[in-house]
Amino acid sequence: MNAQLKPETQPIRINGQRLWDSLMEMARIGATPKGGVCRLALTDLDRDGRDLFARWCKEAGCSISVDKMGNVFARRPGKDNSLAPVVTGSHADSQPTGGRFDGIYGVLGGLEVIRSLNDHGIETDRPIEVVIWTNEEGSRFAPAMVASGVFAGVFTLEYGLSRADVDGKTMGEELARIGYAGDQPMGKPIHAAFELHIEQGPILEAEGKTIGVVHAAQGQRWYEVVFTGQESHAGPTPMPRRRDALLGAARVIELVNRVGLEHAPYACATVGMIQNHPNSRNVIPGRVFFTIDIRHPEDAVLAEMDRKVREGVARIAEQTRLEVTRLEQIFYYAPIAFDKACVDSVRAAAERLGYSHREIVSGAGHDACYLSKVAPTAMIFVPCVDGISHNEVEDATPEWIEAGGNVLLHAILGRVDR
Ligand code: HGY
Ligand code: MN
Ligand code: MN
Repeated sequence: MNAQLKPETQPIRINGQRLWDSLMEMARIGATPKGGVCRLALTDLDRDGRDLFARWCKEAGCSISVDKMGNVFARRPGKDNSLAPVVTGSHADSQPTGGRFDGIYGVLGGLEVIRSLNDHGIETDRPIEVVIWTNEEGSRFAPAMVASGVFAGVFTLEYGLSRADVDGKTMGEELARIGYAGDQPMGKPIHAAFELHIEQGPILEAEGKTIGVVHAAQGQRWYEVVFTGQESHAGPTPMPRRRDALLGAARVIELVNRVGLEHAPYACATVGMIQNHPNSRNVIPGRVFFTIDIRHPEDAVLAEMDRKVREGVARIAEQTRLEVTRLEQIFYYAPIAFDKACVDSVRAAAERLGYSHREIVSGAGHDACYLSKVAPTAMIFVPCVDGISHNEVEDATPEWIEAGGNVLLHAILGRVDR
């Protein structure tokens, strides 16, 4: 301990080992062979993770409530429970080949804040709530961040509950099936919100910085596309007569990548999902479904990328004599600027705790992006190994995990007074 500082001026800290152990225990739910997790939204495994979180929160003295989109709120009472709470949390659902930290780190980091306040016997004026936001990933049910979007009034409840997976199961049906179709109305006052997350990119690790002070998040647009050509025999059908839907999709995949590269260094452009029909080796594909994901920190550039994608899809369809049966933008939000006072709280906490830090823009979407529409919000990043995420090898050091938890604790403490 720093000798010249009296003990009480040393900032309190979380129990890093307890947070790490909780993350590793949670990672056993949906554990995959390569060391990641697969806890797709509203599956039995998602339910099991929610149940474990709720049990731990009750053991820490919290009450649990669930809203109509299945968002789980663990509430630590304050001295005055009529005051709007300070909120933290993230998501518990994962990608199919997800990692042990994406989302759940922000959920269990919030729980560790509660546990640490209990350890230190600290009572706060305001209540504190730790939230699991349903279906942040947008993998099983598109789009992403649906439930925080309904909470923030961006989507209607009817829209949210009607999102369906590839088997036609809706979020409403699956929430009821796993027992998380809550009765709480959507939306409520929040005094301030913080989300703790791994960066999911390479910047912090490359620069040797422990904390990312997230002041903004890039905007994104998601599309669903269906090309229709004509199934026919791969042998007797002469090349000039073909209407090959997969050829068209292949050219759009190249186009999307080019649009991303043309708007370097910040643009991102991805085709991540494709369904080829009938997907038989000796049948010329007659129909292909695929997705497009484009992102940029400036809305005008994102709009320019949108225009180029749409023009390119039309041009390629004409060249390959395909019908554009569907080109639908299913998700869009403009770049987000987080709340200056909350961002300052994060920076001040990192400085007080002596962590190296830098300002950073989030490349990924997060529930905090929608929360920022209804409450002063900011995010805290820590590095991840090689910047890899949405991959079973996703990893972080216990030191980074502890540092992020400490910054979250002090950012929250800076906002819990009346
Ligand atoms: O797509 C995203 O940015 C987030 O992982 N849902
Ligand atoms: Mn995430
Ligand atoms: Mn993710």
